[in-house]
Amino acid sequence: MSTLKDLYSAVAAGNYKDITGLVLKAIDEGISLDKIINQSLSAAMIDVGDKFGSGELYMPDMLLAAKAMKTAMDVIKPLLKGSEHIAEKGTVVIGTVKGDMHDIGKNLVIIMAEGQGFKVIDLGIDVDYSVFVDAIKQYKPDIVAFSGLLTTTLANVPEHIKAIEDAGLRKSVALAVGGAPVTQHFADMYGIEIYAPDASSAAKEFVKVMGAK
Ligand code: B1M
Repeated sequence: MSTLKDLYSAVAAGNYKDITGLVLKAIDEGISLDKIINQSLSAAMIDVGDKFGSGELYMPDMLLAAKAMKTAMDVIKPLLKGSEHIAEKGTVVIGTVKGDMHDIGKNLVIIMAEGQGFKVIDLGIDVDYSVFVDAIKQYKPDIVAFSGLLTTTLANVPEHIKAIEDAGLRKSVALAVGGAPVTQHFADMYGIEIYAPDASSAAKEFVKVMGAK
């Protein structure tokens, strides 16, 4: 589909001004939101990351691509939210781990989880250990999810877990983790109940965990 290709190119080039029109065109052509997100938007972000990694693109290019992605998601988000009549399935507290500023993937997980009927408390980026602990006390969530994109700051995940354990709150929540460098093995190493490679499987795993409660 050429609109999917155009969208991919626009995100990869950080051409955020054309994005809204292209997303609306794709929707008009009957292309599923899933295809728009996975085949165009996310795929383009991965391409930008690879080119940044190899020195072909620079930080401003990544920022522009991120802005284009956000512009697209602003159009898509209300359409993904699903029916307001869905019964609330549970509460999720989510944040990007301490030291990490990436939030596009986390925001997609939020959209998908809300679409499945979860109430989601977004703690934002670079979230301190104590902020997760305070949010668990305040919102009494069923699930606490960590998003991590940097290999370096993934080392903070066990510290997050330790803070939750030290506050005596570990048994009250199921933990979840995801992000490009995260694996099932990583989750298993720290006794994290849920690992999800992408946003839609994260929402599905949240539903599964609630079913098992
Ligand atoms: Co950064 N960055 N970045 N970056 N960035 C990466 C991650 C990188 C892989 C690029 C590269 O070098 N190839 C690399 C990390 C290398 C590593 O550690 N493995 C990197 C680097 C090095 C950096 C800086 C250190 C660069 C620098 O300053 N020298 C710096 C770090 C700043 C910091 O965080 N302290 C930095 C900064 C930035 C920007 C600010 C410019 C921007 C972020 C903007 C923003 O988020 N608002 C940015 C971007 C855009 C990227 C890339 C290009 C794209 C990330 C993205 O949004 N992907 C990225 C390259 C890449 O990932 N290949 C890169 C699209 C998004 C939909 O996918 O986030 O993976 P993702 O989320 C997926 C899944 O992972 C999963 O679901 C999502 C959707 O399906 N998922 C979860 C995510 N969270 C989940 C939580 C769950 C479950 C699933 O809970 C259960």
